[in-house]
Amino acid sequence: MRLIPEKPPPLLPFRQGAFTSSLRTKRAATLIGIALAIAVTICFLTGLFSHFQQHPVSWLPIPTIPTWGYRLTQGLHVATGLAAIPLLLMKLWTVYPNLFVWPPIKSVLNALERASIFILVAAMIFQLATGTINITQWYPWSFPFTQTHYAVSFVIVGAILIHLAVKAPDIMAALRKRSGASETDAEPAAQVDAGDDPSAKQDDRELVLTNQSTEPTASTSGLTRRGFLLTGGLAVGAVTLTTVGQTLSPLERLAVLAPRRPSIGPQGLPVNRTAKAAGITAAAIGAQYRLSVAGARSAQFTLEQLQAMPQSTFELPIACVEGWSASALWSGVPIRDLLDQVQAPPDVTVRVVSLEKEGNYRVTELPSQFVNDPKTILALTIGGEALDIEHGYPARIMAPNRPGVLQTKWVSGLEVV
Ligand code: HEM
Ligand SMILES: Nc1nc2c(c(=O)[nH]1)N[C@H]1C(S)=C(S)[C@@H](COP(=O)(O)O)O[C@H]1N2
Ligand SMILES: [Mo]
Repeated sequence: MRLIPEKPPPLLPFRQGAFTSSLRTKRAATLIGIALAIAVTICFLTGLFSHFQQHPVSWLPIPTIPTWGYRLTQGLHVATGLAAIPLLLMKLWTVYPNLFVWPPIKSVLNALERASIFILVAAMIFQLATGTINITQWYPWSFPFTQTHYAVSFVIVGAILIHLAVKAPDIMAALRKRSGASETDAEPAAQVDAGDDPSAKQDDRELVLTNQSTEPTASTSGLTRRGFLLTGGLAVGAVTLTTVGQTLSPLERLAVLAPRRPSIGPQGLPVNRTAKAAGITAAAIGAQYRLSVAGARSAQFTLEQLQAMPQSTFELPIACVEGWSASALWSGVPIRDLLDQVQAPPDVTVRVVSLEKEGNYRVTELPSQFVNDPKTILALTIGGEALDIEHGYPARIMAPNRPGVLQTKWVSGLEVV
């Protein structure tokens, strides 16, 4: 019994020669794929770093140096993620005629391979779309973003590994061929030492498709092969230049597509969660404010008492998980000094509690290496001025090499865990 008709349906995309662009070569698919794989690898590794910051494990302690570490890794995460968008679009354009090959399924193995590509494409589109929507601070979904994004990243990495294994021969052949970009095809492809690999003797511009036009047309889109890759490179450059200024301050003025400008906000710093959104009342941060510190014993401090303690000053960045970052000069009391006041033992983890009524970042934890670092402070000032209420007045955590979400604002309690 024949499940799949022998002849393709008489619809245009299935017809022989339906796709005429000679820009869709295996070599282009390979080169774009390599760029995409590099971007995704950087995303995955920097994403894992962010994950282990927020879900620490004892066998992988995050160092407290360099102070700008998270700024770099998360800036790279979002920059490479955004650069992956034009790369993915180019890759899909190059290979999408394969959707219409006939017969659609040749064997069980072929069906599995096509299914894995379907999963890869769906997961990539989902990841890049939700990631981009998330950094614009629009959260139009009910699933937990971070957990979903984390799980999907493993689906993507797994599907890419399968894809690379299946396509390894094609990739090797496409790479071995001389840069097939020669517009005229004047030089014989076999200039390369073909060795004992017969595939290397084929046309270096082998097309991606079986039902693609095999006419040796010049590019029908008016673009040369080199021009096609160059256009993609320009698109990646444009996306990067118009967004990376959200974390690379010299390029801030170019950051027209970035959701945040790092110097716009009270005291020249952006704000993520506002005091109003966090339900911070004037009373709670007024004369009745106390910081409670609980170790071997407990103590309460008024703001005046905190201000009277020895202050340390450091240049530290706020590096938001959503990709923007900005540096400022913070002063305050080292956390370890506060713990000494309540005879806390050395090497403890500290729970930080905010005046905020509810919210995912009301309570955070400082692992011991951060507690011990003298640069981890209960900050009372920015650039010499008392903190703006939006930046956590009267006191907030500032620690080196930490995600912004863990730089807790409106701190009311420190508890040894
Ligand atoms: C446009 C592309 C992307 C954007 C804008 C983006 C954005 C983000 C953001 C905002 C976070 C922090 C989430 C949070 O802690 O609240 C994050 C974390 C993460 N991202 Fe992405 N991402 C993108 C693409 C990717 C890709 C392609 C991968 C991997 C294949 C990836 C893997 C991860 C991982 C593993 C985390 C850590 C999740 C966790 O903390 O559990 N991301 N990403
Ligand atoms: N209590 C509390 N602190 C918080 C948050 C929060 O939601 N609640 N948001 C964090 C996030 S996500 C970031 S990026 C930084 C931003 O600090 P800023 O608003 O002073 O720039 O504050 C952090 N501190
Ligand atoms: Mo953030």
